[in-house]
Amino acid sequence: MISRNPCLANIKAGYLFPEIAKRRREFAAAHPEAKIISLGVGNTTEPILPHINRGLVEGARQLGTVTGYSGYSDEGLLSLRERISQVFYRGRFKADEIFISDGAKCDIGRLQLLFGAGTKVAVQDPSYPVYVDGSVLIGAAGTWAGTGYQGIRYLPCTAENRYFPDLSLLPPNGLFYFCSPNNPTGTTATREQLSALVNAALQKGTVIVFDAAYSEYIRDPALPKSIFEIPGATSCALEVNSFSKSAGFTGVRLGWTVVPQELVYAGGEKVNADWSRICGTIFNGASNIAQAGGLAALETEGLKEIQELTDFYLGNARLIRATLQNLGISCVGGDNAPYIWAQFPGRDSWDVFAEILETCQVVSTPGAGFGPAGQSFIRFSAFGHRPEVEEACERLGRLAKIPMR
Ligand code: PL4
Repeated sequence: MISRNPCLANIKAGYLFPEIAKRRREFAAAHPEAKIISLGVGNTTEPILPHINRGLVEGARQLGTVTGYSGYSDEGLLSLRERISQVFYRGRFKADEIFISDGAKCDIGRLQLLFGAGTKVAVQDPSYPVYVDGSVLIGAAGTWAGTGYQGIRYLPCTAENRYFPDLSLLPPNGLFYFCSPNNPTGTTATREQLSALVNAALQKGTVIVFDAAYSEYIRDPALPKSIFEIPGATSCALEVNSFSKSAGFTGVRLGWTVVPQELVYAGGEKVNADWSRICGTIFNGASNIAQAGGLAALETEGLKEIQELTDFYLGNARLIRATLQNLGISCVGGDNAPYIWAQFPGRDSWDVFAEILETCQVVSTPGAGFGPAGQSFIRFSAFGHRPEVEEACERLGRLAKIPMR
Protein backbone atom coordinates (compact mmCIF):
# COMPACT_ATOMS: atom_id res chain seq x y z
CA MET A 1 0.00 0.00 0.00
CA ILE A 2 1.05 3.58 -0.55
CA SER A 3 2.44 5.39 2.54
CA ARG A 4 0.73 8.33 4.16
CA ASN A 5 2.32 11.76 3.75
CA PRO A 6 4.26 11.93 7.05
CA CYS A 7 3.38 15.62 7.43
CA LEU A 8 -0.23 14.63 8.02
CA ALA A 9 0.80 12.93 11.24
CA ASN A 10 2.12 16.28 12.49
CA ILE A 11 -1.05 18.36 12.23
CA LYS A 12 -3.43 18.51 15.15
CA ALA A 13 -6.20 15.94 14.94
CA GLY A 14 -9.09 18.40 14.61
CA TYR A 15 -9.32 21.80 12.93
CA LEU A 16 -10.59 24.42 15.36
CA PHE A 17 -13.78 25.53 13.63
CA PRO A 18 -15.20 22.07 12.82
CA GLU A 19 -14.46 21.13 16.46
CA ILE A 20 -16.54 24.09 17.65
CA ALA A 21 -19.31 23.15 15.22
CA LYS A 22 -19.24 19.62 16.65
CA ARG A 23 -19.54 20.84 20.23
CA ARG A 24 -22.42 23.10 19.20
CA ARG A 25 -24.20 20.14 17.57
CA GLU A 26 -23.69 18.02 20.68
CA PHE A 27 -25.08 20.79 22.90
CA ALA A 28 -28.07 21.29 20.57
CA ALA A 29 -28.79 17.57 20.61
CA ALA A 30 -28.75 17.50 24.43
CA HIS A 31 -30.81 20.74 24.69
CA PRO A 32 -33.28 20.73 21.79
CA GLU A 33 -35.14 23.72 23.29
CA ALA A 34 -32.04 25.96 23.29
CA LYS A 35 -31.97 28.89 20.88
CA ILE A 36 -28.25 28.99 20.19
CA ILE A 37 -26.64 32.20 18.95
CA SER A 38 -23.21 32.13 17.34
CA LEU A 39 -20.54 34.68 18.10
CA GLY A 40 -18.04 31.99 17.17
CA VAL A 41 -16.77 31.54 13.64
CA GLY A 42 -16.02 34.75 11.74
CA ASN A 43 -18.63 34.17 9.05
CA THR A 44 -20.52 37.09 7.53
CA THR A 45 -24.30 37.14 8.01
CA GLU A 46 -25.70 40.21 6.22
CA PRO A 47 -26.95 40.22 2.62
CA ILE A 48 -24.59 41.50 -0.05
CA LEU A 49 -25.48 45.16 -0.61
CA PRO A 50 -27.35 46.16 -3.80
CA HIS A 51 -24.67 47.71 -6.00
CA ILE A 52 -22.21 44.88 -5.38
CA ASN A 53 -24.96 42.31 -5.77
CA ARG A 54 -25.94 43.84 -9.12
CA GLY A 55 -22.31 43.37 -10.20
CA LEU A 56 -22.55 39.66 -9.37
CA VAL A 57 -25.90 39.29 -11.15
CA GLU A 58 -24.62 41.14 -14.20
CA GLY A 59 -21.50 38.95 -14.20
CA ALA A 60 -23.70 35.86 -14.32
CA ARG A 61 -25.93 37.39 -17.02
CA GLN A 62 -22.93 38.19 -19.21
CA LEU A 63 -21.86 34.55 -19.14
CA GLY A 64 -25.11 33.71 -20.93
CA THR A 65 -24.30 35.92 -23.89
CA VAL A 66 -22.02 35.40 -26.87
CA THR A 67 -20.20 38.70 -26.43
CA GLY A 68 -20.05 38.59 -22.63
CA TYR A 69 -19.00 34.99 -22.21
CA SER A 70 -15.53 34.34 -20.74
CA GLY A 71 -13.66 31.19 -19.77
CA TYR A 72 -10.61 30.69 -17.56
CA SER A 73 -9.29 33.96 -16.18
CA ASP A 74 -6.01 32.54 -14.79
CA GLU A 75 -4.34 35.23 -12.67
CA GLY A 76 -7.48 37.37 -12.78
CA LEU A 77 -9.19 40.05 -14.85
CA LEU A 78 -6.73 42.77 -15.79
CA SER A 79 -9.33 45.44 -14.93
CA LEU A 80 -9.76 44.03 -11.41
CA ARG A 81 -6.02 43.80 -10.79
CA GLU A 82 -5.56 47.40 -11.92
CA ARG A 83 -8.48 48.58 -9.80
CA ILE A 84 -7.15 46.80 -6.70
CA SER A 85 -3.82 48.53 -7.21
CA GLN A 86 -5.56 51.93 -7.45
CA VAL A 87 -7.96 51.48 -4.54
CA PHE A 88 -5.71 49.77 -2.00
CA TYR A 89 -2.16 50.69 -3.02
CA ARG A 90 -2.43 54.13 -4.68
CA GLY A 91 -1.55 52.52 -8.00
CA ARG A 92 1.98 51.57 -6.94
CA PHE A 93 1.73 47.94 -8.11
CA LYS A 94 1.51 46.80 -11.71
CA ALA A 95 -1.20 44.32 -12.61
CA ASP A 96 1.39 41.52 -12.80
CA GLU A 97 2.15 41.99 -9.10
CA ILE A 98 -1.48 41.34 -8.10
CA PHE A 99 -2.84 37.80 -8.31
CA ILE A 100 -6.59 37.29 -7.98
CA SER A 101 -7.48 34.31 -5.80
CA ASP A 102 -10.51 32.42 -4.56
CA GLY A 103 -9.89 33.82 -1.07
CA ALA A 104 -7.11 34.64 1.36
CA LYS A 105 -7.19 31.25 3.08
CA CYS A 106 -6.68 29.41 -0.19
CA ASP A 107 -3.61 31.49 -1.02
CA ILE A 108 -2.25 31.15 2.54
CA GLY A 109 -2.45 27.39 2.01
CA ARG A 110 -0.68 27.56 -1.37
CA LEU A 111 2.01 30.14 -0.52
CA GLN A 112 4.19 27.66 1.34
CA LEU A 113 4.92 26.02 -2.01
CA LEU A 114 7.21 28.98 -2.69
CA PHE A 115 9.51 28.09 0.19
CA GLY A 116 9.02 24.38 0.73
CA ALA A 117 9.85 21.85 3.40
CA GLY A 118 12.43 22.86 5.97
CA THR A 119 11.47 26.56 5.97
CA LYS A 120 11.71 28.16 9.39
CA VAL A 121 8.26 29.46 10.20
CA ALA A 122 7.13 31.79 12.95
CA VAL A 123 3.64 32.98 13.79
CA GLN A 124 2.10 35.47 16.15
CA ASP A 125 0.74 33.59 19.14
CA PRO A 126 -2.28 33.57 19.07
CA SER A 127 -2.93 33.40 15.31
CA TYR A 128 -5.32 32.17 12.62
CA PRO A 129 -4.74 28.37 12.65
CA VAL A 130 -4.19 28.06 8.89
CA TYR A 131 -0.70 29.61 9.14
CA VAL A 132 0.46 26.78 11.38
CA ASP A 133 -1.43 23.91 9.76
CA GLY A 134 -0.51 25.04 6.24
CA SER A 135 3.16 25.13 7.24
CA VAL A 136 3.05 21.75 8.92
CA LEU A 137 1.35 20.19 5.89
CA ILE A 138 4.20 21.22 3.62
CA GLY A 139 6.83 19.91 6.04
CA ALA A 140 8.04 23.34 7.08
CA ALA A 141 7.88 22.47 10.74
CA GLY A 142 11.15 20.60 11.06
CA THR A 143 14.14 21.22 13.31
CA TRP A 144 15.81 24.62 13.17
CA ALA A 145 19.42 23.62 12.48
CA GLY A 146 21.84 24.74 15.18
CA THR A 147 19.12 26.09 17.44
CA GLY A 148 17.78 22.86 18.89
CA TYR A 149 14.35 24.36 18.25
CA GLN A 150 11.78 22.15 16.66
CA GLY A 151 8.54 23.00 14.97
CA ILE A 152 6.93 26.35 14.36
CA ARG A 153 8.07 29.24 16.50
CA TYR A 154 5.23 30.94 18.38
CA LEU A 155 5.93 34.60 19.17
CA PRO A 156 3.71 35.53 22.13
CA CYS A 157 1.46 38.55 21.63
CA THR A 158 0.00 39.43 24.99
CA ALA A 159 -1.24 42.42 26.96
CA GLU A 160 2.31 42.80 28.33
CA ASN A 161 3.78 43.49 24.86
CA ARG A 162 0.68 45.32 23.54
CA TYR A 163 -0.03 42.28 21.36
CA PHE A 164 3.11 42.88 19.32
CA PRO A 165 5.85 40.23 19.36
CA ASP A 166 9.50 40.38 20.40
CA LEU A 167 11.14 40.77 16.99
CA SER A 168 14.46 39.36 18.20
CA LEU A 169 12.71 35.96 17.98
CA LEU A 170 12.08 36.26 14.22
CA PRO A 171 13.55 33.33 12.29
CA PRO A 172 16.59 34.43 10.27
CA ASN A 173 16.03 33.67 6.57
CA GLY A 174 12.61 32.29 7.44
CA LEU A 175 8.95 33.11 7.10
CA PHE A 176 6.76 35.11 9.48
CA TYR A 177 2.97 35.28 9.26
CA PHE A 178 1.61 38.57 10.55
CA CYS A 179 -2.05 39.56 10.64
CA SER A 180 -3.31 43.11 11.19
CA PRO A 181 -6.06 43.93 12.12
CA ASN A 182 -5.49 40.75 14.00
CA ASN A 183 -7.50 37.59 14.17
CA PRO A 184 -8.11 36.64 16.96
CA THR A 185 -7.10 39.54 19.24
CA GLY A 186 -8.81 42.31 17.25
CA THR A 187 -5.77 44.55 17.83
CA THR A 188 -4.16 46.52 14.99
CA ALA A 189 -0.44 47.20 14.59
CA THR A 190 0.65 50.83 14.58
CA ARG A 191 2.87 52.41 11.92
CA GLU A 192 5.80 52.35 14.36
CA GLN A 193 5.29 48.66 15.08
CA LEU A 194 5.07 47.75 11.40
CA SER A 195 8.16 49.86 10.63
CA ALA A 196 10.04 47.93 13.32
CA LEU A 197 8.77 44.67 11.81
CA VAL A 198 9.90 45.58 8.29
CA ASN A 199 13.31 46.74 9.53
CA ALA A 200 13.80 43.51 11.49
CA ALA A 201 12.71 41.41 8.50
CA LEU A 202 15.12 43.23 6.18
CA GLN A 203 17.95 42.71 8.64
CA LYS A 204 17.22 39.05 9.23
CA GLY A 205 16.26 38.03 5.71
CA THR A 206 12.76 37.16 6.90
CA VAL A 207 9.83 37.14 4.47
CA ILE A 208 6.60 38.47 5.99
CA VAL A 209 3.29 37.02 4.85
CA PHE A 210 1.03 39.94 5.78
CA ASP A 211 -2.63 39.01 6.15
CA ALA A 212 -4.75 42.12 5.67
CA ALA A 213 -8.12 40.33 5.45
CA TYR A 214 -9.67 42.81 7.94
CA SER A 215 -8.08 46.02 6.62
CA GLU A 216 -11.44 47.57 5.71
CA TYR A 217 -12.38 47.57 9.40
CA ILE A 218 -9.70 50.10 10.25
CA ARG A 219 -11.30 53.38 11.31
CA ASP A 220 -8.30 55.08 12.93
CA PRO A 221 -6.64 56.95 10.03
CA ALA A 222 -3.22 56.69 11.73
CA LEU A 223 -3.22 52.88 11.42
CA PRO A 224 -1.74 51.32 8.25
CA LYS A 225 -4.11 49.20 6.17
CA SER A 226 -1.28 47.53 4.26
CA ILE A 227 2.29 46.49 5.01
CA PHE A 228 3.20 48.29 1.79
CA GLU A 229 2.56 51.63 3.50
CA ILE A 230 5.90 50.95 5.23
CA PRO A 231 9.09 51.84 3.34
CA GLY A 232 11.17 48.78 2.46
CA ALA A 233 8.24 46.34 2.67
CA THR A 234 8.27 45.52 -1.04
CA SER A 235 11.65 43.80 -0.50
CA CYS A 236 10.53 41.61 2.40
CA ALA A 237 6.76 41.09 2.29
CA LEU A 238 3.88 39.73 0.34
CA GLU A 239 0.29 40.49 1.27
CA VAL A 240 -2.94 38.52 1.13
CA ASN A 241 -6.34 40.15 1.23
CA SER A 242 -9.94 39.26 0.55
CA PHE A 243 -13.44 40.48 -0.29
CA SER A 244 -14.86 38.07 2.31
CA LYS A 245 -15.16 40.33 5.32
CA SER A 246 -15.45 43.66 3.51
CA ALA A 247 -18.05 42.88 0.82
CA GLY A 248 -19.59 39.78 2.44
CA PHE A 249 -18.00 37.38 -0.08
CA THR A 250 -17.28 34.54 2.39
CA GLY A 251 -19.44 32.28 0.24
CA VAL A 252 -18.70 33.97 -3.09
CA ARG A 253 -14.90 33.47 -2.77
CA LEU A 254 -12.62 36.23 -4.00
CA GLY A 255 -9.32 37.56 -2.75
CA TRP A 256 -5.90 38.61 -3.96
CA THR A 257 -2.22 38.38 -3.16
CA VAL A 258 0.36 41.07 -3.87
CA VAL A 259 3.82 39.74 -4.71
CA PRO A 260 6.11 42.70 -5.47
CA GLN A 261 8.70 42.35 -8.24
CA GLU A 262 11.37 43.48 -5.73
CA LEU A 263 10.85 40.44 -3.52
CA VAL A 264 13.66 37.97 -4.21
CA TYR A 265 15.07 34.78 -2.68
CA ALA A 266 18.61 34.35 -1.34
CA GLY A 267 19.73 33.37 -4.86
CA GLY A 268 18.25 36.54 -6.40
CA GLU A 269 15.38 34.78 -8.23
CA LYS A 270 12.06 36.64 -8.22
CA VAL A 271 9.35 35.29 -5.92
CA ASN A 272 6.78 36.88 -8.25
CA ALA A 273 7.85 34.69 -11.20
CA ASP A 274 7.53 31.55 -9.09
CA TRP A 275 4.13 32.56 -7.73
CA SER A 276 2.93 33.12 -11.29
CA ARG A 277 4.25 29.67 -12.22
CA ILE A 278 2.64 28.00 -9.19
CA CYS A 279 -0.73 29.68 -9.76
CA GLY A 280 -0.61 28.79 -13.43
CA THR A 281 0.04 25.17 -12.52
CA ILE A 282 -2.33 24.44 -9.64
CA PHE A 283 -4.96 27.18 -9.80
CA ASN A 284 -7.31 27.99 -12.66
CA GLY A 285 -8.42 31.41 -11.55
CA ALA A 286 -11.27 32.83 -9.46
CA SER A 287 -14.87 32.68 -10.63
CA ASN A 288 -15.66 35.26 -13.31
CA ILE A 289 -18.93 36.03 -11.55
CA ALA A 290 -17.08 36.73 -8.30
CA GLN A 291 -14.66 38.99 -10.15
CA ALA A 292 -17.55 40.95 -11.68
CA GLY A 293 -18.83 41.42 -8.13
CA GLY A 294 -15.34 42.45 -6.99
CA LEU A 295 -15.18 45.10 -9.72
CA ALA A 296 -18.56 46.47 -8.60
CA ALA A 297 -17.33 46.49 -5.00
CA LEU A 298 -14.43 48.72 -5.98
CA GLU A 299 -16.58 51.29 -7.76
CA THR A 300 -17.47 54.41 -5.75
CA GLU A 301 -20.89 53.04 -4.88
CA GLY A 302 -19.45 49.65 -3.93
CA LEU A 303 -16.82 51.22 -1.70
CA LYS A 304 -19.63 53.09 0.11
CA GLU A 305 -21.37 49.75 0.65
CA ILE A 306 -18.16 48.23 2.03
CA GLN A 307 -18.02 51.09 4.51
CA GLU A 308 -21.69 50.57 5.41
CA LEU A 309 -21.33 46.82 5.92
CA THR A 310 -18.14 47.03 7.98
CA ASP A 311 -19.68 49.88 10.04
CA PHE A 312 -22.58 47.57 10.81
CA TYR A 313 -20.34 44.76 12.10
CA LEU A 314 -18.25 47.27 14.05
CA GLY A 315 -21.53 48.39 15.67
CA ASN A 316 -22.06 44.78 16.79
CA ALA A 317 -18.50 44.72 18.10
CA ARG A 318 -19.14 47.82 20.22
CA LEU A 319 -22.23 46.21 21.77
CA ILE A 320 -20.35 43.01 22.64
CA ARG A 321 -17.36 44.81 24.07
CA ALA A 322 -19.50 47.14 26.20
CA THR A 323 -21.39 44.13 27.56
CA LEU A 324 -18.20 42.34 28.53
CA GLN A 325 -16.66 45.44 30.05
CA ASN A 326 -19.81 46.01 32.14
CA LEU A 327 -19.26 42.53 33.52
CA GLY A 328 -15.72 43.51 34.53
CA ILE A 329 -14.21 41.29 31.84
CA SER A 330 -11.04 42.79 30.45
CA CYS A 331 -10.99 42.82 26.64
CA VAL A 332 -9.33 44.34 23.58
CA GLY A 333 -10.29 44.67 19.93
CA GLY A 334 -13.57 45.58 18.29
CA ASP A 335 -12.69 49.16 17.36
CA ASN A 336 -10.76 48.49 14.12
CA ALA A 337 -11.59 44.80 13.80
CA PRO A 338 -14.64 42.52 14.05
CA TYR A 339 -13.23 40.48 16.96
CA ILE A 340 -13.18 41.02 20.70
CA TRP A 341 -10.55 39.21 22.75
CA ALA A 342 -11.74 38.70 26.31
CA GLN A 343 -9.64 37.47 29.21
CA PHE A 344 -10.79 35.07 31.91
CA PRO A 345 -7.68 34.96 34.11
CA GLY A 346 -6.68 31.55 35.43
CA ARG A 347 -9.41 29.74 33.49
CA ASP A 348 -9.08 27.13 30.76
CA SER A 349 -10.54 28.66 27.61
CA TRP A 350 -12.36 25.47 26.53
CA ASP A 351 -14.00 25.40 30.01
CA VAL A 352 -15.09 29.03 29.61
CA PHE A 353 -16.36 28.24 26.09
CA ALA A 354 -18.48 25.40 27.57
CA GLU A 355 -19.73 27.60 30.41
CA ILE A 356 -20.81 30.38 28.01
CA LEU A 357 -22.56 27.81 25.82
CA GLU A 358 -24.37 26.23 28.77
CA THR A 359 -25.23 29.44 30.63
CA CYS A 360 -26.03 31.73 27.71
CA GLN A 361 -26.50 29.38 24.73
CA VAL A 362 -23.92 31.54 22.96
CA VAL A 363 -21.16 30.00 20.86
CA SER A 364 -17.76 31.68 21.14
CA THR A 365 -14.25 30.56 20.19
CA PRO A 366 -11.78 29.37 22.84
CA GLY A 367 -8.54 31.33 22.68
CA ALA A 368 -6.40 28.23 23.17
CA GLY A 369 -7.47 27.15 19.67
CA PHE A 370 -5.34 29.97 18.26
CA GLY A 371 -2.14 29.04 20.10
CA PRO A 372 -0.73 28.63 23.61
CA ALA A 373 -0.89 32.37 24.40
CA GLY A 374 -4.65 32.21 23.76
CA GLN A 375 -5.19 30.11 26.88
CA SER A 376 -7.68 31.76 29.27
CA PHE A 377 -9.02 33.98 26.47
CA ILE A 378 -12.26 33.82 24.50
CA ARG A 379 -12.75 35.34 21.04
CA PHE A 380 -16.15 36.86 20.29
CA SER A 381 -16.97 37.46 16.64
CA ALA A 382 -19.04 40.52 15.69
CA PHE A 383 -20.64 38.81 12.68
CA GLY A 384 -24.36 38.39 13.33
CA HIS A 385 -27.81 39.88 12.78
CA ARG A 386 -28.31 42.83 15.14
CA PRO A 387 -31.31 41.39 17.07
CA GLU A 388 -29.35 38.18 17.70
CA VAL A 389 -26.25 40.06 18.81
CA GLU A 390 -28.41 42.14 21.17
CA GLU A 391 -30.02 38.98 22.52
CA ALA A 392 -26.58 37.36 22.93
CA CYS A 393 -25.35 40.42 24.83
CA GLU A 394 -28.35 40.26 27.16
CA ARG A 395 -27.66 36.57 27.82
CA LEU A 396 -23.95 37.20 28.42
CA GLY A 397 -25.15 39.24 31.39
CA ARG A 398 -25.84 35.88 33.06
CA LEU A 399 -22.10 35.30 33.41
CA ALA A 400 -20.76 35.92 36.87
CA LYS A 401 -19.70 39.52 37.29
CA ILE A 402 -15.95 39.80 37.79
CA PRO A 403 -15.04 42.37 40.45
CA MET A 404 -13.39 45.42 38.86
CA ARG A 405 -9.68 45.58 39.60
C1 PL4 B 1 -13.69 29.72 9.21
C2 PL4 B 1 -6.90 36.30 9.22
C3 PL4 B 1 -12.56 33.28 10.06
N1 PL4 B 1 -13.98 28.07 7.52
O1 PL4 B 1 -12.53 33.96 3.27
P1 PL4 B 1 -11.08 34.06 2.99
O2 PL4 B 1 -10.47 32.75 2.59
O3 PL4 B 1 -10.74 35.16 2.02
O4 PL4 B 1 -10.35 34.52 4.34
C4 PL4 B 1 -10.16 33.62 5.43
C5 PL4 B 1 -9.36 34.29 6.47
C6 PL4 B 1 -8.11 34.75 6.13
N2 PL4 B 1 -7.34 35.40 7.02
C7 PL4 B 1 -7.78 35.59 8.27
C8 PL4 B 1 -9.03 35.12 8.65
O5 PL4 B 1 -9.45 35.31 9.91
C9 PL4 B 1 -9.84 34.45 7.74
C10 PL4 B 1 -11.18 33.92 8.13
N3 PL4 B 1 -11.27 33.51 9.48
C11 PL4 B 1 -12.38 33.01 11.55
O6 PL4 B 1 -13.40 32.84 12.24
O7 PL4 B 1 -11.25 33.01 12.06
C12 PL4 B 1 -13.31 32.18 9.40
C13 PL4 B 1 -12.80 30.82 9.74
C14 PL4 B 1 -13.26 29.24 7.91
C15 PL4 B 1 -11.77 28.93 7.98
O8 PL4 B 1 -11.42 27.85 8.42
O9 PL4 B 1 -10.98 29.74 7.56
